[in-house]
Amino acid sequence: MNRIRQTIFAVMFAAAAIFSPFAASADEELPKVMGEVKKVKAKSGKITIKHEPIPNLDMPGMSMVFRIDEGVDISEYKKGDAVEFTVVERDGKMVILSIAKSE
Ligand SMILES: [Cu+2]
Repeated sequence: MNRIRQTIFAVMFAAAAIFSPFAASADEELPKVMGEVKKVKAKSGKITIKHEPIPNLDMPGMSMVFRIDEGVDISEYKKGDAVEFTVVERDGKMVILSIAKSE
């Protein structure tokens, strides 16, 4: 009886995780990461940022190149800008989903 109950809960939990509408809108749950722009290559969609630790990627602070998601405009950014952004890993690349100047 106990095992059946455990199985039912496991199945329900898995189903809830798969069908949860929140699974698709993870952007809002992503932590905002602070950083400083080091280099911008708007045409090729790359931006180098010296960033603070990124909790959702388990990454310590460092300077590195990021890709930007479709629709994200980085043409107005330049070296020295303080920024706040959200990022995910997609196919082994770090992709910025949202970015804004801070301060
Ligand atoms: Cu990094």
